[in-house]
Amino acid sequence: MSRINLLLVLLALSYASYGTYLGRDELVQRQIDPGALKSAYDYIVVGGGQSGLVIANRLSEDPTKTVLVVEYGTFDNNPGQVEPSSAKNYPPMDLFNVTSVPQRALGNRTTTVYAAAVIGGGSTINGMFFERGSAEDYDNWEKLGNAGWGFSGLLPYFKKSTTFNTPIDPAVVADANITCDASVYGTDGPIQATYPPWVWPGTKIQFKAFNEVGVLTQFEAAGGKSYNAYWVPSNVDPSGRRSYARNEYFDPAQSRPNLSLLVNYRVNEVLFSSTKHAHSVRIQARGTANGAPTITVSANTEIVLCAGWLHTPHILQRSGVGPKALLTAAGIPVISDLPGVGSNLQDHAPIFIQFAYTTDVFPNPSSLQTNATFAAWAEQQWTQLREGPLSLTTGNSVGAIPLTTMNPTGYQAIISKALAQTPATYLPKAYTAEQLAGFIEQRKLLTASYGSSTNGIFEVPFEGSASAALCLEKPMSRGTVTLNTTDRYAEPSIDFNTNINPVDVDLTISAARFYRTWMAAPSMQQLGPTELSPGTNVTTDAQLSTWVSSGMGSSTAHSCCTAAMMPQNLGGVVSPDLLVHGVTGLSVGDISVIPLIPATHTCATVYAIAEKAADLIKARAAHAGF
Ligand SMILES: Cc1cc2nc3c(=O)[nH]c(=O)nc-3n(C[C@H](O)[C@H](O)[C@H](O)COP(=O)(O)OP(=O)(O)OC[C@H]3O[C@@H](n4cnc5c(N)ncnc54)[C@H](O)[C@@H]3O)c2cc1C
Ligand SMILES: *[C@@H]1O[C@H](CO)[C@@H](O)[C@H](O)[C@H]1NC(C)=O
Ligand SMILES: *[C@@H]1O[C@H](CO)[C@@H](O)[C@H](O)[C@H]1NC(C)=O
Ligand SMILES: *[C@@H]1O[C@H](CO)[C@@H](O)[C@H](O)[C@H]1NC(C)=O
Ligand SMILES: *[C@@H]1O[C@H](CO)[C@@H](O)[C@H](O)[C@H]1NC(C)=O
Ligand SMILES: *[C@@H]1O[C@H](CO)[C@@H](O)[C@H](O)[C@H]1NC(C)=O
Ligand SMILES: *[C@@H]1O[C@H](CO)[C@@H](O)[C@H](O)[C@H]1NC(C)=O
Ligand SMILES: CC(=O)N[C@H]1CO[C@H](CO)[C@@H](O)[C@@H]1O
Repeated sequence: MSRINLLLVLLALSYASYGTYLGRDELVQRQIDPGALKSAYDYIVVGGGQSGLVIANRLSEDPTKTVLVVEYGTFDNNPGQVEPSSAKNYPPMDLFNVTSVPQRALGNRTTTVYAAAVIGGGSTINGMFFERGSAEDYDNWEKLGNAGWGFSGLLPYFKKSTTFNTPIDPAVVADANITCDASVYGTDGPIQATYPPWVWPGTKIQFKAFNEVGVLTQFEAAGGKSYNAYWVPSNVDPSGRRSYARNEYFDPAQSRPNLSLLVNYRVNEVLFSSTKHAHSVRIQARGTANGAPTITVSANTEIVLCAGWLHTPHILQRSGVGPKALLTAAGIPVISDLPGVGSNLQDHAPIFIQFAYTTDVFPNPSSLQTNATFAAWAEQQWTQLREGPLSLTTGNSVGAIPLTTMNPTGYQAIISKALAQTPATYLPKAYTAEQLAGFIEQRKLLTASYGSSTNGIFEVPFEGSASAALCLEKPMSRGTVTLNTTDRYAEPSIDFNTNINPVDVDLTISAARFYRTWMAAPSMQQLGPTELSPGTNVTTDAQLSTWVSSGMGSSTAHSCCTAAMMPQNLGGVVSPDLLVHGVTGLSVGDISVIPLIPATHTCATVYAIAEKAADLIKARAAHAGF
């Protein structure tokens, strides 16, 4: 054995001892052949993305039940996709190729849309930034008519879906004073979370500067206190690999004979009986033309839509569940007139604010680009030990800043302005009286959040860099996903309506000004911050508003809320048991059901929703005696 080979073996051994977590290294790929499809299954899960794989796993735990998952995408077996470097690298083949319609409040620019098209969905391609919202975020869902969906109702499902692992480098944790409260996580949940073994030194200075401008450090954020400035783990296993729906929920279940996964098939429609019972789905091979052969598969018990924020409403609309006028225009017979299907679209709109640190500490995130010696060291740390800066995914700290902190003298005026608006002025034209009533309920809760010191209104991710994407966590504007009436299988038209409501612009201006305040904090001065964009000459509301309109995006890939869980008389689509209003046998288990977007990255919340969905589905089947 040559010396080099021996070295590799030794390194491999040190891996094995370092990674006490074994058995997930091999990605499994098991799918069924379309020819092997049975005519009926107990459950059909539409979409094998993040939520779909969770629900399929839980439903197939019962060996007396058969489960079919139909997924439009396929497996991504690229080994790089489980490495941390994939966090900022979205492979085009794993996403739908869609953009928004021109955004009127953004100078008619079209904006980027994120919708996964791969086994594991968003969890396969996301940034692995693994946080939960604050208790208020979920308590607001409960206040919209959804008993059991407040933070205390969801906490058991946050726990059930996760395990927190002691970080492998205690020195990093101690040095940065990262608090890890394992008790708010589960002990045997599938998704692994931990802190990678690296923190950029500037992060500590940024925390201190936040403290100086009134943003205190929140030490137990995951327990419902995700506001102010706090540490966020990554969803990586103890060997630093992506921990996601595919390897943690599907792989352990894939050998169950009663779980079948069909890939590269699109669900066209859900089919209903004369009594409006959803009894089967019509599916078609990916890449075949409109009118090509389809296959119909029946569900004995329930059909669960998990096709994501974009395609769950799309499938519903195609199936005759949606706004009557739209369906009629498309020539689709109306099964349930639900105007809320495809509306209430929300996301965290980002705007990039750019500073430079003229006297930055060493090392800092840009050292990887500017210092070849450091970059080589980082590469060596990673390849030999799986440590160092390349173990990071998308950073591990964030500010979720209350408006009362960002704009203590102006927040009341913003609340008053929001409450004085005639809401229909800024809502999509098709809004019905019920939807309007629902929005007014949402507005009450949103304005209460604007006045709350325990809920973030703007997100400021930070990890030692001088610049940040400021993200609007609690928008007033509402977007739409609308069926193409001449080609129902074409991608729907997506209108985020970003910043259509001027209150959202006011909030963004407050955030930009507060970022400047943060940069002016005493501790920050050792880094020598200088503003590059929008620039120190951009100061008035009008100037900042121009900057917002020319620079803001629509999405941070947290799109949601397009089949909202709310009562039908408030424009809702599903009830608190996730069943679609007006029909039977059909539920939604993905991110579409969120009524109000929480002030957090959405992945952990989607796991909790899907775990709770599975429990609800099992419970009603047991009750019905299936
Ligand atoms: C690029 C990106 C980065 C992100 N970064 C983070 C992050 O760092 N932290 C975080 O917390 N969150 C992040 N998110 C958000 C998070 O991952 C998503 O909110 C979450 O995965 C949504 O889960 P879902 O089950 O609702 O939908 P998805 O996981 O998108 O699943 C929907 C599935 O349905 C399939 N499908 C669609 N139409 C059909 C059809 N007609 N028939 C059959 N199948 C169909 C799709 O192919 C897809 O697999 C990110 C998301 C993306 C896309
Ligand atoms: C999106 O485009 C890429 C090519 O850039 C392609 O590989 C992929 O299949 C497309 N995605 C879908 C869902 O069609
Ligand atoms: C955006 O487009 C609309 C409709 O085409 C038009 O009325 C409006 O003037 C445009 N706005 C800008 C800033 O170009
Ligand atoms: C470190 O964290 C603890 C909470 O676990 C907190 O009480 C303490 O003040 C923190 N120390 C510093 C220096 O921030
Ligand atoms: C570049 O990185 C090396 C290795 O970490 C370090 O010793 C050196 O001081 C760095 N150079 C600069 C200019 O920061
Ligand atoms: C609807 O689909 C057709 C055919 O694919 C396409 O030509 C048209 O532009 C689409 N319309 C909209 C509004 O996207
Ligand atoms: C600010 O200054 C820059 C560069 O000098 C200039 O391009 C820009 O137009 C100015 N903006 C305003 C609002 O004055
Ligand atoms: C209904 C069905 O096919 N059930 C099978 C599910 O898988 C178990 C083994 O895990 C079989 O015993 C069941 O017959």
